[in-house]
Amino acid sequence: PSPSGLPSSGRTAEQWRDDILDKLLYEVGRTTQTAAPQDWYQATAYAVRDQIVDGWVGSRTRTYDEGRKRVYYFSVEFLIGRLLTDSLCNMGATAAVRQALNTLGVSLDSISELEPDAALGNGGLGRLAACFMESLASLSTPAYGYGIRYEQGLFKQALVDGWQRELPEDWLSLGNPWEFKRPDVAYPICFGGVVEHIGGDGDKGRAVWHPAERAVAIAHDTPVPGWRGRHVNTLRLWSARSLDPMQLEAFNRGDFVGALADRAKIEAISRVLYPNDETEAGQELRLRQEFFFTSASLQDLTRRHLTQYKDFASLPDYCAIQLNDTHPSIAVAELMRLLIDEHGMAWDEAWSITTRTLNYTNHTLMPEALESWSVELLGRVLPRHLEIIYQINWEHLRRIAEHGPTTDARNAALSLIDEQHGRRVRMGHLAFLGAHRVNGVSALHTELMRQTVFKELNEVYPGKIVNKTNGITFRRWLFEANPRLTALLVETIGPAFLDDPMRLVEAAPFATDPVFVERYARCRRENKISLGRIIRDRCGIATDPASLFDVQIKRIHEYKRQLLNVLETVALYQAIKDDPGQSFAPRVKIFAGKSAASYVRAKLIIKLANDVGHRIDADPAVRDRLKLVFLPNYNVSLAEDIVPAADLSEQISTAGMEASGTGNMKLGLNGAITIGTLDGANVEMRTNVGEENIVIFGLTTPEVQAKRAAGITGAEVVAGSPRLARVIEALKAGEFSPDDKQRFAPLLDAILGADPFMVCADFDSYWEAQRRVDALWADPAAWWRVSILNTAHMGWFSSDRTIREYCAEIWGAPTD
Ligand code: 26R
Repeated sequence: PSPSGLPSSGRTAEQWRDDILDKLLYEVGRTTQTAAPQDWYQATAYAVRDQIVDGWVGSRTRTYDEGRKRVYYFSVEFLIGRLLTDSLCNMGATAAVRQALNTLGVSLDSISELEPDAALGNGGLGRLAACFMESLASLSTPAYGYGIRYEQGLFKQALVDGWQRELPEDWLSLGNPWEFKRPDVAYPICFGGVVEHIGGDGDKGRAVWHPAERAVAIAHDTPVPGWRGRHVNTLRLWSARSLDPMQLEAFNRGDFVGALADRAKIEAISRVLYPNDETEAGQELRLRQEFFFTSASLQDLTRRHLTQYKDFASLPDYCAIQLNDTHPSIAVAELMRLLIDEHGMAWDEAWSITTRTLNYTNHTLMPEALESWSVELLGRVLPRHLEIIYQINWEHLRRIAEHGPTTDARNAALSLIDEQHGRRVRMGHLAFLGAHRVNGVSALHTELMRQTVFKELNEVYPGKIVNKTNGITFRRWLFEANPRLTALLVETIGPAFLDDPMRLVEAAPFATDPVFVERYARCRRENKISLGRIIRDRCGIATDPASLFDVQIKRIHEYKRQLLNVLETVALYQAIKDDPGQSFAPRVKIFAGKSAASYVRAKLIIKLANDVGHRIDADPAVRDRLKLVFLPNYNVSLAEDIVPAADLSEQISTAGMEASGTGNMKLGLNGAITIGTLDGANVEMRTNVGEENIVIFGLTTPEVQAKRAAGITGAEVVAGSPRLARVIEALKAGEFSPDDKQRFAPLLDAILGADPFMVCADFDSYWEAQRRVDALWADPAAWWRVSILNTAHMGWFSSDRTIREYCAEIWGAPTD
């Protein structure tokens, strides 16, 4: 093993040095004398890319020659982060490249930092897609990720006086050395117009679509190397271009200005990622984005299949498509259209092929995040698809009627069309009907899918809904993010866990070994010092690595309950001031996360956290015992800095609302102890680490449902909780916002009223759980034992396990 504990590739530092110098001169056009750090980054990336490309070509050839089934992951988001460190790690080249650069007077760490984050996603769903791509490659499963090449990723978050400001994320402004543009891989994407029916077969017959608008989708490929570089897959992202100017002119007969306006409208499709998390945007541009990448991807894969296998009948044998949430669910209608209208297939055969090829993952049950499109908009943008959806619905409801008596209410619940809200197409229902398997992302979430949104559909199609609990790639979230701990583990239990994460359990016996404990604690301490530097640079606050680093990092949302955490911080502040003699663990509460730009209450929670943090920091009696820092612009790279330094992981969503969570797994893997509710994958984490190694509190899902039904207000709860009452009083009195005493009234009104997220109802239980954390912290041997056992028992949460399950039980695709 190399000094980092990771395996090394065959290439020597001398070879890398030559490669990098070659790239610097011939790709970047600079010499060692004129090269800026950015040029060194580019040259290194190109040199690494060359090594990946060899494996890429080999992988494609093998897939073709051996007739291996391909997996297609359709996702409107891929939150991949930086690629240089990831590629080096998987190619086993980190040490050699570091050494090569050193001989040139360049630091690998500082040039790595220059790579912008590819933030082509909002949060959990997008990051899951990135972890899955990495695991698919690591398991040698032939796979393509299909998505959109947004020119602008998720906005950059700035904090101005504690308020979130959104700035554009121009991640491509300095070029992207990882991608290959494929101008020859281009497909027409049509919108609007009218439909002409030809031939017989009634409503199931073939049609010709005369669109009003045409865009062109152009492929951009990024190779995705797996662990040890054995297999390389493709992330194919589409960018939108209008037809070339010559054709455009012919199209528009001299209307030059109009032609340019049309062109701008089309090129807007791949301009920017929608930042809406959990709220349905309902924008026409969003629908165009969804159809754009779905249609391009289906045209691409059907062409690939036809070229190799000559016949569509075998499509389900060689292709498995996964729809990442409903965003690409128009695929159901588009695949039907391609098979029937473009390839002349009969409806019933097309439906059989479609429903054996597509699968659908649901990632949220929140009503406001369940996509639906108005019939009016869908009919205007995609007239042929609306017809096909109507026909699918007709066949669906007819089949149900044939299977015995039914009621109007049941039919209304089963229908693809929601008639309650002005006729809308339920995209979740469409995806469900078009899919071979429908899956949830944790055991609890999957069960709730069966009981709630898909209750009636599940009765008609029992067994169609299956569970696939999420996972994370250990390559990025342990080996790269935490090289210190990785090296210690390799030294202690040997390198086998690098290839088989379940073997991390071999570290469990060391949880009580004083020498190991000391070294494990030292890794954490060093990681905390590194994070402390970042906190100092970005927030101007000094932190002590001896204090407990208490971390809540994720999108800001009411259901995730950052507010509960801030309220507990206020209570702790008050308790310390009341009685300085009490022995609370010294804490640094670390928050990071973005709010959707239009989510007013979430933005107010950010402001509250900042105001509370400043107030505490201004108080010399408390600031050495308690701190609250809000790190701006949370993204994948910042997560890689925070996760290895966390002692405590806050996973405190209202039970029943977090589909899975994946940050919980990243933090647990790096040894943070979880304080959490029985929600999402926390449930499986408890099973894996054992009840005694996780701090669970709060209402369970059935208890939340019962409380909600009982209609108890937050104010009633506060009346019975003196501690919470004092916190509310302080906020009401404007103690944390003397410049605007009413500032936080909207937050208080929400929790004192119906309190839909049970912030008040769970407060006392949360406070008590935090005191259990304090008690554990006070006993270092116990603390480190629990921490180490978290690392040791997190193997099951590898996304390799998740992907193996998808391959075996959903896709019928090979691994290895
Ligand atoms: C419709 C629309 C605007 C929209 C809604 C919601 C767009 C994007 C989202 C994001 C949701 C679906 C999301 O990210 N869900 C998260 O998926 C993770 C991966 O499965 C889970 O771990 C996490 O619990 C869940 O919130």
